[in-house]
This record gives sequence, structure tokens and C-alpha cells, in this order.
Amino acid sequence: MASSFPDASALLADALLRFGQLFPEEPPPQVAVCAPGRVNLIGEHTDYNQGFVLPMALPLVTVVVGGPTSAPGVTIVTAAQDADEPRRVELILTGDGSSLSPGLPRWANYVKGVIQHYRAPALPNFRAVVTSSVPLGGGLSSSASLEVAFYSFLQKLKPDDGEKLPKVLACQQAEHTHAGVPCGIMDQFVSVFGREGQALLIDCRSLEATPVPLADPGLVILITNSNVKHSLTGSEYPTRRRQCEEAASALGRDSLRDVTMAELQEARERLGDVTYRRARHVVEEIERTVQAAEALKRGAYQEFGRLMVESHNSLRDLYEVSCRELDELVSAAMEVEGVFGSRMTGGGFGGCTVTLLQAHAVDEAIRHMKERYSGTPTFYVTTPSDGARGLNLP
Ligand code: GAF
Repeated sequence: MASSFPDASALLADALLRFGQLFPEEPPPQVAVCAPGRVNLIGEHTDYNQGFVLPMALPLVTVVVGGPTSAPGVTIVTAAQDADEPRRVELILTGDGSSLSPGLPRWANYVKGVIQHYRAPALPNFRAVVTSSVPLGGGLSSSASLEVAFYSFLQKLKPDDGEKLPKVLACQQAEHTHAGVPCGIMDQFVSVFGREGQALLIDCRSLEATPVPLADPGLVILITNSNVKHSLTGSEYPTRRRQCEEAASALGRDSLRDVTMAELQEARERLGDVTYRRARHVVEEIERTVQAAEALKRGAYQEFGRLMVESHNSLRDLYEVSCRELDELVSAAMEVEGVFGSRMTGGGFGGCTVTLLQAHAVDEAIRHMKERYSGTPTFYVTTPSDGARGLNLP
């Protein structure tokens, strides 16, 4: 059986209850917002190379409730599972801004970063409670969902111009400056712009997105959490990014988006084996992503699935960001009849796989993956969902 997870209204009810218990002196929350995590269907490690990605927003969301206060300072409490301690932080918005510097607990860094990069200054003091159904460190962008949800919360407290792209960029900046991850634009983008029933083909150079309909009742998008925790703050993600930049610069280009396989082959010796393999993954993955989006538009699921598996193999062998557990889950999924394709999703080194399959094959796929996997997986049957939004208060 796939896991059931609370929807946005169940999370909202929980957050409101907690708010009342934590802040009995305050009036009930006047603001409630949510922002989704994402799963990337294909186009991995291409966003910071100005390439294409094809993610969709998830029904797994982070919810923030709260409101302005006449009391001093800002207090934020998280009820998100697995958040590190302490779960309550107090911040001072006036003065030298030192309380917004990154530190511990780690979950609060995303919030501090967003406050720092929020584009309408002079926020009022506030109280807020955060809760989430996006698994932390599961490769489903729990961090982007927290950043975008919190930014959306601030927009309700002290409105900015409401423009969506600057919001995406500010949240990405928050991740760079406060979480120390030099991430691309994909996660924050789809958490803001995601649409129900659609994946988004995002051109990470022009920042234009083309919706790709994905609402076939005969088709299921199954996410499997390996429950191997991933952390992108280690050296691997920045190292991959640097290797790509070195490859592009050795070829006289701004990014690998403009490099062809013929050019790469020709420069192979000059680049050295590791840099060549990293760049080859990116150049081929960009092309695969465009082809996959076309295939999805045509309903050519077999072709899409084949490209997913090629993507996984490339991430495993050329980019070297997979791990034994993810490989096991992908192999197991591909043994089940009715499965079109499966691959690791997100930054890698643990986290989740995404599998595209016929609806009738879901139970068997879950059973088989459980049996074949050496760890304890969690399964989510998901559908493409809306991006950040306000929630109605009761
Ligand atoms: C992480 C990053 F945050 C994204 O920007 C992207 O690079 C992804 O890893 C890999 O495709 O989620």
C-alpha cells in the first residue's frame, strides 16, 4: 500500500490548533498559505547548466499560519517531522540583522534566508507555525517548499509587488546564502508556478515554462522514498556544479547548454575523464528532457519510460550521484509489468525514485519493490498539483 499523507486542509487544521496552544495570548491566525514539494520527472542536474527540466508540483506541501503581533520580536515554531531542535526560534527584525545569520537549527536557515531576501522591507513582528507533509531530506524539495511557503506568508503580512519570478529568485538566493547549497532554479520555480494536472518543461535559461498535460487516469506517478537521507550541503553538489562550469569554460561557452556532443568528444582528452563524463551527462540529459516532454505530449509513455531509465543510468555511471539503494529500487521497478520507466529524482545520494506506470500495476510494483529492496521504502502515489497558494481560514 502507498502511504497516505495529510492534505493541505488537514495540515492547516493541525497548524491552527498548534498556534492556539503555542500562542494563547495572540488572536487566531489571519494568514494561511502553502507551497508544494516537487518531483522531477526528467532533466537532472541540468538547471544550473541553463538546460531543461521537467518537474511537477506535488500534493505534499508545507503550510505556514500566523499573523502580526503587537508583542516584540518574531517567533516561529516548526511542527515538521524530522526538523532539528530547537523547533522554536525567536528573531529580531530590527537592528543589525544578526539574528538572521545562518546557524542552528538548520530548518530555520531557510526561513531566515527568505526574510533576508524578502523584497518588501519593514515587516511587522509576527508569530508563525510551520508544518509539512514533504519528507525532509527526501529529495522532494522540502527546502524549496519551506522557502516558497514562507515567502508567500510574508507577502500576505506585508505585500510586495506580487510578481512570481522575483519570488522564485529570492527563494533560490535564500538557499544559496543561508543553506549553503548553490542550487539551480528548478525547485523554487515549480513550487511557485506548478499547476494541477500539468508537468512543466522549464527552460532554465529563458525561465519560460511550457505546461505538459499529465492527467491520464490510466497512468500513475509513483514516488518511492529510499529513506536514505540526502544532504546537498556536502561537497558533492557544489563539486558537480564546478566541474560543469569548468567544462563549459574550457569549451569557451557560458554554459553546457550551448555545447554539442561532437564538441565534447573532440575536447575529451583536454577535459580529462571525470570532467568529460560530468559534461556528457548534462549535454545528453538536456536533449533527453526535450525529447521526453515531446513524448509525454504525444502520450508515448514507453518512449518516456525508456528516456527515464537512460537518465538514471547516466546519473549513476557518468554523473555519479546515485547510490546502491536508488539503483536497487529502479531495477526492481523495471521488473514489473506495466512499468514504463523509473529513475532517481532530485539531487541524488539518497532520497527518492520516481516511477511512471500503468494504474493497474501499482499494487504489484509496490509489493515487488518492497520485496526486492534491502531497506524500508515509503511509497507515495501522486498527481501534478498547484503551486504556492493561500488557504481559506475556517
Ligand atoms: C537539487 C537542486 F536544488 C536543484 O536545483 C537541481 O539542481 C537538482 O538538485 C538536480 O537536478 O534539487
